[in-house]
Amino acid sequence: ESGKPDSVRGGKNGCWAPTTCNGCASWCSLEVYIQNGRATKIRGNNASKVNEGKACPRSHMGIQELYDPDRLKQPMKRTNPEKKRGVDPGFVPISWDEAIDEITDRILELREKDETHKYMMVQGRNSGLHPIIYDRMTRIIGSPNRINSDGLCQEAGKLSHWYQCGFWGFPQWDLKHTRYIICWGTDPVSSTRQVSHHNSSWGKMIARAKVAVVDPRLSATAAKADEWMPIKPGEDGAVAGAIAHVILTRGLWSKEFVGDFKDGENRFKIGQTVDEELFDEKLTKGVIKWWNLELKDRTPEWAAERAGIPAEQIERVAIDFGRAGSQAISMVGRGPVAQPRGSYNALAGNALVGLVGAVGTEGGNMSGNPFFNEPLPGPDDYLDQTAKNGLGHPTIDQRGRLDLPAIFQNQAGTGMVSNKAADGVIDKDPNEIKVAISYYGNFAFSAPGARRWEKALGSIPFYVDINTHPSEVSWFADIVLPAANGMFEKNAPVVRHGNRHRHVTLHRRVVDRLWNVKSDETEVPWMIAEKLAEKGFPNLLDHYKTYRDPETGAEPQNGEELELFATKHITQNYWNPDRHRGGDKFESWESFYNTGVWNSDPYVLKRRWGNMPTESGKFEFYSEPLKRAITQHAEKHGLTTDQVMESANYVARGEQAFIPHYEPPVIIDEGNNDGLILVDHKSRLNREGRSANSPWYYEFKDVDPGDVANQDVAKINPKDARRLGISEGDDIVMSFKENSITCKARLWEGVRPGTVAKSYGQGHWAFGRRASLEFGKKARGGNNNEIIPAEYDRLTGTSAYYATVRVRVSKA
Ligand code: MGD
Ligand code: MGD
Ligand code: MO
Repeated sequence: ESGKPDSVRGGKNGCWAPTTCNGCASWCSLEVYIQNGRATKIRGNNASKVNEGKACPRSHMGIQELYDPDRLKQPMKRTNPEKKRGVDPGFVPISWDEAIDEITDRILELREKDETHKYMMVQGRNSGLHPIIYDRMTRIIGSPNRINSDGLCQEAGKLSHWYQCGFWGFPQWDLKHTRYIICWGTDPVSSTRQVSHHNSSWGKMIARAKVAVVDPRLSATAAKADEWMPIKPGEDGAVAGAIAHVILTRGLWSKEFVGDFKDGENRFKIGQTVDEELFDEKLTKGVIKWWNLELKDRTPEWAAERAGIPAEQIERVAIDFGRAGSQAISMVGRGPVAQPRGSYNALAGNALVGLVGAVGTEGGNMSGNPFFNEPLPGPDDYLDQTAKNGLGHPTIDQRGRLDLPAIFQNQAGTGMVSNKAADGVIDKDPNEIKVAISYYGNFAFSAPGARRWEKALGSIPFYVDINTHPSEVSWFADIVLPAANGMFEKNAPVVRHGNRHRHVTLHRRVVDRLWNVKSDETEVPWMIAEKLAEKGFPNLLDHYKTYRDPETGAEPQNGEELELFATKHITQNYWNPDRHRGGDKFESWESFYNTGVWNSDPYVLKRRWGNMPTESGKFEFYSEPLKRAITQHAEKHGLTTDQVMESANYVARGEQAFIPHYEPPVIIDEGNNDGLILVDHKSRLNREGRSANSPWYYEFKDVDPGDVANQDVAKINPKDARRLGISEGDDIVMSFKENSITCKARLWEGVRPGTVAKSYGQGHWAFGRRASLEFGKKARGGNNNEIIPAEYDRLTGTSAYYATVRVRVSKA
């Protein structure tokens, strides 16, 4: 294969070759041992300054995923028109050419009828090559319906970084120099990005620093922490507010970053407002407004009553955190933010970083380092009138409606409401979807209210899924296309940061493909483009032909070259010495490809002090841009911002909407008051939803505190178990409305009374012979997403998982 040195094959004695893990969004740079073209072992890539030669347990499971005998091995076509769970689709093998022929017929039919907006692209995971299929193909066909998994993840967290610090994305943390970490609904030694780096640094770090974990469940991180704060689900905003209150009343805020009272006298006194004139604010904006509108009454006692954790503990954590000053980390994970009203928990948790001045500091919190990807050519010259007509339609996820402000950066109505797309399809609102293609995602398993996706996908007249495995989504497909494995069988760049560095690391084709699989983001769209051109619509192929090899100027002749040239194109500012802009310097593409990873220079400490990329150049507690985004949404609907807040289900009114503040949780219980609040969590072994056909996943499940090998358990506090008449090991049913799942009961003090904690990951009914009891019919264990209803943090469109539902729990 082009671009790949022979040494990669390994011969019979083998050799190490770099690649990148695709087990989660950490994108750790790894090495894989190759013998005779087969992968046999994994380790971290020493060349990466992000994960520094370390790998997490899940990386090893990549090999089981690659050689899973249940993988899709050739294209298949449905013969049974009935699309339903439990009903055999009757898939029969077809050739790639037949598959692509049918797909392009359907696309051209839409184009002929000027119905291109009835096409939908759904993307789960992806690589840096995703624009090729996700953006360019969809737009050149002429559809606005690009749906990805962002809205299933934690956009609400990104919103807090955007409005307070000016970047839309994930932060990084300087674990090696920190003195105090508060983990809010995140379990960094098991999940989050980068688990590999956390696993290797945590031990040394806890010898020097203190850790507080705010989580209703005793996570792996909590088990080794100094403080476990088993919070009542959804009360994070109360605790964060109280911590800020203590930091201010005790004079522990950063004078250097936030500023001080002009005369040096601390006027932050319980219940008393402060005159803005008396405070000389420096590198932050709005601290007095925040105090006056919110914090002055947020005492630890007030928070304790709501959060169900002692006031003394809140006070102690606040003081220790405040004393750590610029060497303190507030790590806000999905727990508090993937909730209805999660945006404000995110703002409250992240605001602490500004208060102690731990912004871009040694031992503190920081944004990602700059990087220099070269964007792929744009599609504008290839959009014809039909495409332009299609692109003018509203999107199927209903973003921007009154109750769904869906803010992305400064714009309402532009955020991804991934999970609403199912309702859009079912209700044909704003329009019907006639043709859909999905890849690398499994929303009928991974999205809350998962059953809606079964209904939605089952109702699309022509649906194609590009997947490595038979999956819950593929079950509903008309055509299933077998994908190359993203970790071992495809070339592509990905970008991640951590440990004060950014790396751009390559997925590489390091093994021989055993089956007739193709790369999802390049080879498949190339075949579609070629066939469309043959049938008289050349625009997509003409566009792809502009992705020339940056070394030779050659046009790609096939999908494999498209993949290689696009990878080289995007990464040329790293490997071409004439275009070098910082970080590692390589002599050539070959030397970069053989190393597998480029590292940025280390994060320049305090680089944003005084020039934060926010509107004011400061860390903003009070946000004018957020006010404008909400106002813009209100004006579009001819209403006030208060009416928007009400429709989007927040309690804030007036100016409170533009500062971090407490919002009470909204937990749906249908009057079912003696049920338990579901505390969903990831497993240390989850490669998101896709490790479930790997034997190791079950064999080692007890690496998650409270869990049991080879079982799927719900962890219940013994007090609740007694009340519900449930004993250890009982088969139990957990239900919400008409949906229920079954699993085993585990009595455990590591969950707060009133809640039930259950790991996400099992409950697959169509993901291979190990993941289900009876493939296509009967799940093994239970999928939490079947009992979590589809709720949202409406400001961003983020799906809610936590503090969302009280479920009924009973003996089976
Ligand atoms: P997966 O569920 O892992 O990811 O949700 P999704 O993006 O849907 O589905 C991946 C699919 O891609 C599988 O069908 C797999 O077989 C297939 N696949 C694997 N490798 C490849 C490949 O290389 N190419 C292609 N084409 N396909 C491949 C992720 C989403 O899940 C996210 S980001 C989060 S944060 C949420 N986490 C979460 C949770 O914590 N709890 C609960 N209850 N639900 C969750 N869902 C969300
Ligand atoms: P989660 O791992 O989903 O989020 O990583 P994180 O942002 O760390 O953890 C959610 C936590 O919230 C759980 O510990 C749960 O117990 C807790 N929780 C539940 N309810 C509440 C509440 O009301 N308040 C608080 N404070 N906590 C609560 C996500 C990141 O992880 C993402 S987005 C992806 S896509 C990657 N996926 C992934 C994976 O699939 N597996 C593993 N092992 N690691 C992964 N890393 C990445
Ligand atoms: Mo995610």
